[in-house]
Amino acid sequence: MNKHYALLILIIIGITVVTGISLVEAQQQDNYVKHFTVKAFRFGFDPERLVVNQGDIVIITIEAIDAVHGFYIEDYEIRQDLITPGSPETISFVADKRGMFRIHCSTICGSLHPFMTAHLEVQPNLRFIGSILGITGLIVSFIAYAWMRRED
Ligand SMILES: [Cu+2]
Repeated sequence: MNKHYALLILIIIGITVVTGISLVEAQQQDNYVKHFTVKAFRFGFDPERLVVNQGDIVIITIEAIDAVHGFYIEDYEIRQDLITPGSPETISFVADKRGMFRIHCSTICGSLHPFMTAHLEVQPNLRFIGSILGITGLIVSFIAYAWMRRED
């Protein structure tokens, strides 16, 4: 058996396993369920950027601080109108679409209402990519090993 091939295979396995595990670990600190509390005020949201991973269950509690506001996530078509101060509203959904989505107030609340915006950022699912990498590495290594055995 060619020692160089054996070494190459070991390196492929090593890199793939380490990459797969670290990607999964990087994300396991996060839960599948992401809960945010967002304050709506004239004229903005706090926080104004919500970051989740694709596949997460997203729960958002919206509190209107100073007036009646609304909450609308474009493309996801998630909408909660008429949120009054003192009565927070909670919405939930699965973040199944990846990308940046504009959020805006859906209840006219004053002169700068059109500028009352925020963003939902849905990042790729690293857990999924990590497992695919790991499985691909194992298959490639197995094929390479079988091929080396045949050459002996
Ligand atoms: Cu508003």
